[in-house]
Amino acid sequence: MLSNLTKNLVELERDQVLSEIKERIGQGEDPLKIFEECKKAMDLVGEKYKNKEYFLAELMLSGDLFREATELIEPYLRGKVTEGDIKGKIILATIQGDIHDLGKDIFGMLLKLEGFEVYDLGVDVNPDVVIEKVKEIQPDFLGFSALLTITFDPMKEVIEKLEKAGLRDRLKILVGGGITTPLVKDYTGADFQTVDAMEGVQFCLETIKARVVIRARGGI
Ligand code: B12
Repeated sequence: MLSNLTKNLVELERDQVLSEIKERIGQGEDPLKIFEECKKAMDLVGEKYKNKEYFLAELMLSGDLFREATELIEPYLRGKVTEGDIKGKIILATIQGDIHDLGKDIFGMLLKLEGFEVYDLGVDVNPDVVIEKVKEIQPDFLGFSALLTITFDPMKEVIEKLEKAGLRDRLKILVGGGITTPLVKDYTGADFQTVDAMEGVQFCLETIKARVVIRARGGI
């Protein structure tokens, strides 16, 4: 059954959505649960768009409303994720042709809360810009956010070029975003795929922890 919040967000009832979130947060409800209900609404908006019940205008309005909703939730997510002094560097990008950024921004925000250094290259990013940035920053992770199927080939291209340039060995590459699946991970040559930002954060934390242990044992 759909929650009231999910239904109202699908119906683009801005005032009701924002006031319910404020009220539930005020009552001390788990912000992650509220977030999940908002995310569910975005999937349903997507379905309505696909079925031609909604058009581009509704997609845009839903995107703006979702951002407003997550801005209300964000301050309460602090402390929900584990604090710690283990840090890593990550480059994030939505590749050329794709301008969706809501999911990328949420993943980036959660990473920052964990103490990661996040270099967000934005949306519609040229593959060569990603490669140059990897050369410059030498990050631990590269994360692609993908909402359109046309992104698969440019992401694959970046990963192949990184391999050829000898920049791939220490770099863990993540792909995330609504349309990604394990097959997309295999096709592009990434290391990890998810449609859940928290899972992505967990992957980064575990990778960093494993590296600390390997280093302590005299490895790389
Ligand atoms: C809102 C929206 C828009 C907004 C985007 C606003 C913005 N600032 O991002 C606007 C109006 C701009 C838009 C435009 C278009 N859209 Co649109 N859009 C959506 C919609 C409804 C929601 C996407 C969203 O933000 N979801 C909420 C976020 C939080 O979810 P998420 O991205 O999956 O992120 C979560 C996880 O996946 C994860 N995550 C995300 N990225 C990453 C990265 C990493 C590394 C990790 C670890 C995790 C991670 O973290 C998040 C939290 O858990 C989807 C429907 C859907 N089912 O996704 C369609 C959808 C993606 N859009 C679609 C289409 C077709 C378009 C347009 C082509 C429409 C048009 N005719 O112009 C344009 C494309 C423009 C372009 N060149 O990019 C299609 C894509 C179809 C396809 N297979 O390619 C979809 C699926 C709708 C549909 N069912 O047809 N859209």
